[in-house]
Amino acid sequence: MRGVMKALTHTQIHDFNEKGYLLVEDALSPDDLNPLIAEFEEIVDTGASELYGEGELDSTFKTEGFDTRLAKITAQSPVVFQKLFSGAHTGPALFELLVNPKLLDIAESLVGPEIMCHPAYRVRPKLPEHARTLVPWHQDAGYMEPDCDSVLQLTIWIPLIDATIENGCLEVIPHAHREGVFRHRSVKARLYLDIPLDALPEAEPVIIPVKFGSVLLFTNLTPHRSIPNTSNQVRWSVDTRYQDASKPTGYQPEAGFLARSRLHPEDVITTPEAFKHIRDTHQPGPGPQRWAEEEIHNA
Ligand SMILES: O=C(O)CCC(=O)C(=O)O
Repeated sequence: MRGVMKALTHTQIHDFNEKGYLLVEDALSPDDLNPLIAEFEEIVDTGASELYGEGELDSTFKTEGFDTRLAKITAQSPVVFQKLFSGAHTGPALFELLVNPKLLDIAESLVGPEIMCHPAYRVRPKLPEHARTLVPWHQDAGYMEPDCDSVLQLTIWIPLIDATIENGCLEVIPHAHREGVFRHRSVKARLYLDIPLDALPEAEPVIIPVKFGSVLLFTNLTPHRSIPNTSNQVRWSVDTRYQDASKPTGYQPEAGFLARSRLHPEDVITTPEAFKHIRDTHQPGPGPQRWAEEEIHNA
């Protein structure tokens, strides 16, 4: 049996525990990420051809690159964006990234050897000046049931192009992950929960550009947001969450799966087909109703 895998150094683990986030540079190689980019490019290409055929687009925008094409398409039709955004996509290359041993080794350093891939992974083609993909201040715990507030749910945030200040990388509040869950607002007609300014911790936020191949780690209690995308690029990223498999995930609408286990190796999901089956056949439970809905005018 192999020994305990520690992909992160003691200093990195200390830093993560102190600040509530950690940038891990060059954690992945182009070979780890390019298959997923190709998978997305194919969906974008097929979608563009179909929409063009149906007269919904005035071009297929074939000459645009991975970092601009979906923005051009979505300006005329939301259909392709909707196929890819959030947890809708269940393709094989996405599965291979979720269970990439380099990511699971990082996760193992922080959550231990029994690793659940949390149900709420997200694909985010963040478009220029686009409210649907502009995520305000929150802690991921705000979206989960309170029974997992004390469980470390590790987010690994993975850009598929360089994430920059211009194209809307993330901003985090350091050291605030030890202060529990802040008040979040749930406002009708708004897409995301947010921590109102008067409930935000005082510490100075830090904006964190992340290069292609690097990843950003943070906890479910780390306040973070994504800043506006003022570029003409699509800031593609995937965020995936890992936790101790014996603890509650606090999230029933979608299905997670066992990604690594020494205690129950027979239950580990090892094929893209099994992953897709789990996602497709899941009977969604109710979403957490943690915050009473507020009416807010002009806020
Ligand atoms: O990628 C983004 O823009 C937002 C990510 C985020 O809020 C998260 O991963 O919890």
